[in-house]
Amino acid sequence: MKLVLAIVNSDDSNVVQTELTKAGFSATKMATTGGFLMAGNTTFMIGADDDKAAEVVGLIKRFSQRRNQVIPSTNDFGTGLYGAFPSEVTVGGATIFVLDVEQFEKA
Ligand code: 2BA
Repeated sequence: MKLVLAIVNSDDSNVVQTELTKAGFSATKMATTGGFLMAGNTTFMIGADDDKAAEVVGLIKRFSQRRNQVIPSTNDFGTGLYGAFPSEVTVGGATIFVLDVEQFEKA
């Protein structure tokens, strides 16, 4: 069994969740915060059989969009230094980790 951890933009989370459920996968959705932008995002936790993990990853990739996000010049990222102009980073589509599961139980 595999555990897929996927960080997606919160704007995509409903469609990703719907498509995972439609395809018969169980998913847990967590409200998370990106360490760099310090903005909210969504992390999915999906346990899937080994031969189904690629399908999960494919679904998440298909429904997670890449977007540009502007960083305001007032963000100092803890350095104490402020940028003079807003800058832009490309976020997503999704950041995905696939882990081997040692044990899976439902009690
Ligand atoms: P954030 O940490 O808020 O990062 C948002 C976007 O900012 C990133 O998009 C990337 O384009 C940029 N970025 C992040 N760190 C940077 C840095 N040190 N210098 C310059 N630009 C930087 P994504 O790579 O698509 O990541 C989206 C979100 O996925 C991240 O939000 C974070 O929550 C998560 N993430 C990405 N890589 C991760 C990793 N290796 N481990 C854990 N979480 C990760």
